Amino acid sequence: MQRQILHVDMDEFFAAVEKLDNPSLRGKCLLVGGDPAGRGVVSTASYEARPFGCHSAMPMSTAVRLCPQAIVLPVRGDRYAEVSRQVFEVFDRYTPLVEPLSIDEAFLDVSGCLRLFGGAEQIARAIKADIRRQIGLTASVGVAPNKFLAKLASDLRKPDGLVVITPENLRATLDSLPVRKLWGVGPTGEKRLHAAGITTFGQLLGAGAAKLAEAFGDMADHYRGLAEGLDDRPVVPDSQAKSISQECTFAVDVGDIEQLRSVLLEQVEQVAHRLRRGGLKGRTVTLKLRTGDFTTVTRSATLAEPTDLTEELRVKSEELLTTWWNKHRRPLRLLGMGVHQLAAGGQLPLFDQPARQKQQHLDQTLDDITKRFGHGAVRRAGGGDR
Ligand code: TTP
Ligand code: MG
Repeated sequence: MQRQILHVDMDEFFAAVEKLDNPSLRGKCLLVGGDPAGRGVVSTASYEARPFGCHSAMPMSTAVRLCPQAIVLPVRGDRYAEVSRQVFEVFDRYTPLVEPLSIDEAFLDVSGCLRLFGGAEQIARAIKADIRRQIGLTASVGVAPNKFLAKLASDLRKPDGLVVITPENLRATLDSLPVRKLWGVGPTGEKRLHAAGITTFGQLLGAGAAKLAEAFGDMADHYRGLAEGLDDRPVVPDSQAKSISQECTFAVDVGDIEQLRSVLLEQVEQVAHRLRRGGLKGRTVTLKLRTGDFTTVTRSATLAEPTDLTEELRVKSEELLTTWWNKHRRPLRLLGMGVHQLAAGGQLPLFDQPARQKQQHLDQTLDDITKRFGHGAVRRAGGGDR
């Protein structure tokens, strides 16, 4: 089955945040970076400044010479990190398979959630719309069957672009691209290729094996594969740092344990559903508990093996809640539940765990119903063996 990968890259990111926070900067030449008097470099040049030749990583003094009317702004790293978190929160809504590349860029594998959202292009549009509506910024998105093509695609129509590469338009999109856009080809590789008369992807594919070996040596097949649009590297979520969680702040502090259990069950169901949708399993269960005086504590437990089964997560979460409750018995302002230490799912052993198989089957059925009728359409009964 063909994968569906998105590459999302924010437009002129640092400059865009500056414009967001100070609209009078819109439409102006901006250089965000170090001090022009010292040895500062440009982190971002706004799109308005780029036609003057200004770009990232050049000395600020050079950029100011090229574009004297530019407004020079210092880097506000904390603010950019804050906006970056908001952007990544949008990604997390669509898939847990998010691989961050930098502060403003990520790969998303959406192969597992196409039906839920109506297709990869729809997901790309929805993500762009969320980022525009909720954050006020624009992003460029590439959609393709692999990471290399998705990244190429996101770069083709910046800013505010959306490019979908399909098997049908693959050659038409790629053939005329300069070889510099092949992942791994730097200035030296480019020179060597140009010397061999190869300037585009199409020419590279048309070149004979001997010519390619001359330019690339042992890497010839690798680059030919890239020019053909092949790349099977998986999207690797930052799984150690990442978690999937759900929390709820109550309007009135809740001191009824049955009510708390029922909220927790709902959270477990949603978290487990998101795990399964992303083909992930989690090893550590964490509860977050905040009492009326705003004291917040967390309680964690590690499972014998990673799971995506609602029932296994429910049992562990309820144990944690019950243990805490028996000791403190204090009303809660907030209750949250999350799963950490995520790993790609993999197959369950098939024969020796009939009970788990049954749970898996039940989860699948509920997921199908949720897919068709939405969250809350069906709930497993609370209670059970506590
Ligand atoms: P990029 O995505 O490379 O650039 P960009 O978002 O400014 O512009 P584009 O629309 O072309 O994507 O980098 C993201 C941010 O990372 C950028 O706003 C500033 C920072 N950065 C640096 O600090 N130094 C650098 O050399 C580069 C390339 C980026
Ligand atoms: Mg960017």
